[in-house]
Amino acid sequence: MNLELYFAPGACSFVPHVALEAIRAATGQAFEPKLVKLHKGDQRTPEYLAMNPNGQVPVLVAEGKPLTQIVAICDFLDHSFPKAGLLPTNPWARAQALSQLAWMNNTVHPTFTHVFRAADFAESEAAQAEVKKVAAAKYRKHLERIQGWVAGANPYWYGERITCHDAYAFTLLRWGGYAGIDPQSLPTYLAYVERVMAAAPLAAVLERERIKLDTYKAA
Ligand SMILES: N[C@@H](CCC(=O)N[C@@H](CS)C(=O)NCC(=O)O)C(=O)O
Repeated sequence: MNLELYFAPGACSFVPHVALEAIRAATGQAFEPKLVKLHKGDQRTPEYLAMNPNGQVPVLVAEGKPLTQIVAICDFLDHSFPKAGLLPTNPWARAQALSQLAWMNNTVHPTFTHVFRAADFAESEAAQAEVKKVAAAKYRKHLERIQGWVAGANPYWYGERITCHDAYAFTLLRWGGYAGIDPQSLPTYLAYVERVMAAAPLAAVLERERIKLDTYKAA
């Protein structure tokens, strides 16, 4: 299958990026990573908007056809490459896995957007500071819930294989640094993420995107 992934370093596109590396390791299926420079506005060009009218990464182009939204991309990749084991096969376990992915995508991620881009949600500087403060506190609670989920990870979310869940968990902890959340304050989550970062598919993407878990700066 011809696969291209439009991604931006450190963005949520990290999730399908890792999934594609896991698929490459499990099946040999290759993909072409396509860098999108969000700071330069690549995502707002007419060509890009024709692929994704939301002007966002990720976009997976499969056999020339664009697919957007992380949950849909993970589902499509899992159905197309079952050998990689991205999602559980048991119907109930699979639905639970999709429920967790959906929550990370539709709740945790937008909460972070309120921290990172407070100016999109309030006009005055004081109101923006308030939005940021409230969202950062909520974001921490979300990370605590994820910490509870990964407490039993052995070594990864779904055992020995790296999946979309591991990539999302890493991304959300990394973003926590921008929200003033010290990863050391979530020790179980951090220990899990350190294992995940050492796993080959994730390490390959960290290198390609040139990112680390180094976003937290002590005040
Ligand atoms: N729900 C969307 C979220 C996509 C999203 O928020 N992408 C962000 C990066 S994490 C983006 O591309 N933002 C574009 C911009 O900042 O202009 C998905 O699952 O694909």
